[in-house]
Amino acid sequence: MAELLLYHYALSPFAEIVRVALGIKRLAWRSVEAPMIMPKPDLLALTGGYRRIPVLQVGADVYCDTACILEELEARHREPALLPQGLRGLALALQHWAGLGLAWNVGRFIVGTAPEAFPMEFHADRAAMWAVPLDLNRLRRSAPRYRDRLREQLRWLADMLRERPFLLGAGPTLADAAIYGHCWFLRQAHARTAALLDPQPAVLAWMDRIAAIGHGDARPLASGDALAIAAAASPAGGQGVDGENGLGLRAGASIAVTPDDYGRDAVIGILAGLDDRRISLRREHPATGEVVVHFPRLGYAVRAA
Ligand SMILES: N[C@@H](CCC(=O)N[C@@H](CS)C(=O)NCC(=O)O)C(=O)O
Repeated sequence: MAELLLYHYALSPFAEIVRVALGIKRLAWRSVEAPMIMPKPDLLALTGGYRRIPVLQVGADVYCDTACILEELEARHREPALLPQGLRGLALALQHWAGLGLAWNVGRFIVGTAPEAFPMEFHADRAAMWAVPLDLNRLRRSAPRYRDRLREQLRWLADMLRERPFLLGAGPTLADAAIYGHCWFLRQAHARTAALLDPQPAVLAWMDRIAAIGHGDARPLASGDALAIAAAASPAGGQGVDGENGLGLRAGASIAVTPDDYGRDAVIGILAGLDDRRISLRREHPATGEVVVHFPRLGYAVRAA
């Protein structure tokens, strides 16, 4: 079976979500270190322009965004389940909140509270990605607003953990991984941001339980070797094109897929799969040959190209 190749970097909260999911499932995987800022030539050769982390490669199939990656891991390795029966909807809805509301508040709080934890090149790269001026004082001024919002959201978590060891019950689910990644970022980034967790001992104890699960069995792989694996493989392909799709697209159409929030770089290719959950496109690059790149529908805009 083709290996799981994860493109990530150490301090990425979204990557931590996938690393924890790999730990829950006790999987072996290859760790492909990606740069934290642009340029990212090997990653972009693979994805066709999508710059965000994490990305999962399996042979010549490329899964972008934690939502798509976790769905694929669950489909390939069912047990232990990240989405147990009866908890699927709750876990996915919580993941959706974590990736938007929680992630945004944590990110803003961290860069405004401890800007010195990141090099200036990082701030410049992210300002360009968000298409905003580089202004550390503005980030500093807004931090207290995000601190207040986070204090409230951490209370939600403490309440969920009042009678259970994990957010949805006795064992960890996708909701735990998806929320933990952002709490872990708070703890990891700086002592001043970690201190926000101190008033919530139940949340800290839950974090310790998740940290103890680990990240599965990771072995490093150079990005050039990962691209060679794509070149030697054939994509498993898309999931078929639902003819009733609301985009009015047919298989074989030339399309562009773009994140609808930030890092809005378009990936252009030929429509290979489309349903309510996922959109897949086929493309080629000299370094990888033909690949199929998969995105979740939620959070991505699609247009004819
Ligand atoms: N919705 C995406 C968000 C991913 C994301 O924002 N990742 C951050 C790193 S934690 C990122 O890629 N930042 C820009 C970069 O690394 O170039 C997901 O769930 O994977």
